[in-house]
Amino acid sequence: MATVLRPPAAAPEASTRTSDAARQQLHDEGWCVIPDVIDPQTTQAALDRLHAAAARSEARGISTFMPVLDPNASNVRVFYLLEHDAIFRDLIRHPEALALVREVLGRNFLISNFTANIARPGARSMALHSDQSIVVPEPWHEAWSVNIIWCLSDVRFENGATLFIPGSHHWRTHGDVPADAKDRLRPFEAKAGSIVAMDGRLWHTSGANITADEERALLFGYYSKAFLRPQVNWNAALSPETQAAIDGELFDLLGLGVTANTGEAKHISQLEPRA
Ligand SMILES: O=C(O)CCC(=O)C(=O)O
Repeated sequence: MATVLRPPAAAPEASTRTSDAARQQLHDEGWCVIPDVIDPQTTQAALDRLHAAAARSEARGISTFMPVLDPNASNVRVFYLLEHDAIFRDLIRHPEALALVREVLGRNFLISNFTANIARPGARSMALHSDQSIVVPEPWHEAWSVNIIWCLSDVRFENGATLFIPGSHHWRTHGDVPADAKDRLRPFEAKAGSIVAMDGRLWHTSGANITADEERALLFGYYSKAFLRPQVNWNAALSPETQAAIDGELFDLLGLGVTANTGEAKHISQLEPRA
């Protein structure tokens, strides 16, 4: 097998929008909203490309209805966003997003997947879950994953905002999930163009869209510690054309290199010898 040599990954850029209060809330409550990360034109462009991607998925025979996840077809799931359009390859490595990812996971992480869930009128909630608990056995002492949710429409309770339980990222085992967990759910509210960071251990579900005609479009960028296999390894299935179009940083973040799971080794020279 030929070895593909790539340029070194770019240096991480600092966040400019995340306030100390938002960072603190992410640690204390497991979530935070960062407004105005992308402008209205970019938000609209991403929404248009998302609709195009949904139509293309259906045309290719990849159903956008996932009965295993959603009660009815009013939820439109689009997988494999990185394959669909360069705009999604830009969003997944947006400096504001990656700064929040580093806040939760530290410097050594991979992109697990990038998907969308459009909740149309009539959409109903899926099962309550934490994303980390789906992959990692309990106890969950640390965050090993984080979601960066891109709001492509204004999001509020009525149009199906994600419902979550603040502080539930402190629950260590299934036994810690209280019987009244669903009564503790609350929606986040955010304007189109915002991102929401959600600790991988936070218990949440999709909201019901009870509006007559409003769509709620969210993108879910999911990142995990580099030693975790992705939930679904979409990255392995990126077409040769898409793989050829990405640069060193994204290649590394997608875990496509031979050293994907040994991220810490990159920093080995910084380790002090022990006395
Ligand atoms: O669409 C949402 O609000 C949540 C989706 C979700 O939690 C999931 O797909 O795992």
